[in-house]
Amino acid sequence: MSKKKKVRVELRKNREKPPRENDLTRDFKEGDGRADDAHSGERVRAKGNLSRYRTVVQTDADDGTSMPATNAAACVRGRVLRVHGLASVVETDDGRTFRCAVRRLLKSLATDERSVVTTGDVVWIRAAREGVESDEAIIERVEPRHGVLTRASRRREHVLVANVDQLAIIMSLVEPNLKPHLIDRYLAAAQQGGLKPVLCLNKADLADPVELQPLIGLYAQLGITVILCSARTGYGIDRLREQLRGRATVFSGQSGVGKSSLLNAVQPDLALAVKSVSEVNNKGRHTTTYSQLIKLNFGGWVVDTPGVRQMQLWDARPEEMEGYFPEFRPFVPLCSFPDCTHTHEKGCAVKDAVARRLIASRRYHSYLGLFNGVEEE
Ligand SMILES: Nc1nc2c(ncn2[C@@H]2O[C@H](COP(=O)(O)OP(=O)(O)OP(=O)(O)O)[C@@H](O)[C@H]2O)c(=O)[nH]1
Ligand SMILES: [Mg+2]
Ligand SMILES: [Zn+2]
Repeated sequence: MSKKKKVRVELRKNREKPPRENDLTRDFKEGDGRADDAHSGERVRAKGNLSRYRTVVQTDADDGTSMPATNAAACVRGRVLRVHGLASVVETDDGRTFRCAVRRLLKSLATDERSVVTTGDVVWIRAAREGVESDEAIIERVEPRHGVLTRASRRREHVLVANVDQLAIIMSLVEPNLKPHLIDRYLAAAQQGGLKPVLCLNKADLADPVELQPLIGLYAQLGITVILCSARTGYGIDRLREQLRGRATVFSGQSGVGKSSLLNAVQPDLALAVKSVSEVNNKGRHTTTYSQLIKLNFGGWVVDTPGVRQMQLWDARPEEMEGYFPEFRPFVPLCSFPDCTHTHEKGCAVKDAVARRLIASRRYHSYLGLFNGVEEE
């Protein structure tokens, strides 16, 4: 059930100078006798702090997010395809696209402006100027999100994508080398955000598949779909396409692993920009620079995203980390201390299971990294 409540919000200052200053100067020049009034300034100044608050009616959604109530009749529903700085490109349900600014009030309500609106959001938009035909609009309301990929970025929450079903974790076997701990961080982020993970090991043409069997076996045992693939040779692409069909999927991984290349292989007419051979040694550069929501012609949606260097979980306490390692579960109740953190304690059944190779030591090290909050390279 959603209920309405009134809240007072502080509005951000949007103008440094008091309005109408220019008009006054003009009046003065025109010498209409009001110049003396202008000196006192009182009459024309902005009202100062008193005007910086406004009471708004909010709807409290089930998941605790709060958004201002809007006049639904004046709005149309759409989906955010991409965000460029302050402007978001929204496609409405009837197929029109608009460039949208975000209503100031929404920003005032949000704790972090960066994630007020993100790729994949379902929004309600209103024409920027009433009755004027234009492709500019204002985002009035953001629907509560489900299925999110979130990370911490400079100690703030960064919602990379909203309203997707699954996370395709894209790793390359070489160039750049596989980072197993990054897989485990992504798996934790998927669980945290309510996404089904699919692990794609790309550039299979450059690696020996036999050497990969232990890694593939480990994740398969954890119940995760693993796809060995190559955007270059087309190996595994049919399987990947079947995973994407009819679902909304975000592609994420380091820069250069082949996210855009795989999407081009799945549907060639997407023609997404990929790193050219001459740029391959230029490591600092991301080829994809913004996230975008793309409709697939065989059914489903994908979000291609820029590469990430690290996946730092947002808002996850150390004691929650064991929950992201399902293979620990049978051992946790056997630890000597009920609040065992599985790090330094005596009589820890998890550590014992690692020693007996019932838990992969790689996974245990990923756990330690997450528990201690350190970024591994
Ligand atoms: N050998 C080989 N090269 C590949 C494969 N897939 C992609 N590449 C190459 O890897 C480079 C990077 O590919 P992109 O698709 O641009 O990588 P990306 O993950 O989208 O990178 P960002 O957009 O920067 O995050 C390009 O030169 C591709 O040609 C593959 O399966 N095998
Ligand atoms: Mg790319
Ligand atoms: Zn323990």
